[in-house]
Amino acid sequence: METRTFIAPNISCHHCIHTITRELKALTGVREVQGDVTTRQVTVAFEPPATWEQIVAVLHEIGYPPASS
Ligand SMILES: [Cu+2]
Repeated sequence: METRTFIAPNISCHHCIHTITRELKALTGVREVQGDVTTRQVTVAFEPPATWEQIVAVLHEIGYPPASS
């Protein structure tokens, strides 16, 4: 299991967190997604076949690219 924490600057409300959580959990291997509206920080726990690259691709697709990748 791998855990990554990142900032998604486009997060503005709870709906954003819901969208991110729903879309990332749709990926096989993503176990946990936790987001905070105030800090715009998201933590995702995942294992194969999910990859960080795949998660980043989804974040870009749905409009919440991580700040540092
Ligand atoms: Cu929102």
